[in-house]
Amino acid sequence: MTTTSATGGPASVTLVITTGNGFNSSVGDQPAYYVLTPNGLQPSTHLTFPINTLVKLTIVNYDDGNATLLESQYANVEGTVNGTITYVNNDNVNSTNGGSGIVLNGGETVKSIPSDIIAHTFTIPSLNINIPVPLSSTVVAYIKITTAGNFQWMCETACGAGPSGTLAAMDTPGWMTGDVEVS
Ligand SMILES: [Cu+2]
Repeated sequence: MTTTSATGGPASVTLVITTGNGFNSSVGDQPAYYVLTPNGLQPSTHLTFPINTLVKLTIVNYDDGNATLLESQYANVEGTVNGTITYVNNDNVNSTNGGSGIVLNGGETVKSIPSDIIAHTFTIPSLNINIPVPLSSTVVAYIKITTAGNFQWMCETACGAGPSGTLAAMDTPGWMTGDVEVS
């Protein structure tokens, strides 16, 4: 189980993306999604989301490079509450020392991300959910899934290996794809 819920708050799922993961000797390092749980990191092969429940989905992305979108539509946020995500990183968060305390400038709540700063996406095509993930960023989205079943999740950037960038991590459950159980 990958969801937890504080009393009165939304359930939460936290995913972490790193890049220095050994795939095999012929491919080398590949990016991968993990699930952060109270027991530490777990593979993203099989994710679980509670049905008809507001879920706070947080994606912590340590990848500092962009990757080409497989289709331009994946720059757009789909299937989240208000059709938005909020993301924070070193470029859009800073503070100044104001006279009466810290003055925060931080984060952006958006309906799309410029394609040249997208590193990965978290996409569940059959549920019309698409979350573009900017490089070196933390992304927060709220989603509520109302359809039970098993669905495939995947990344829609060419972040894997091979001529098209769709092999290796992109093609292997627990790396840039897996399944989502909604129940
Ligand atoms: Cu990816």
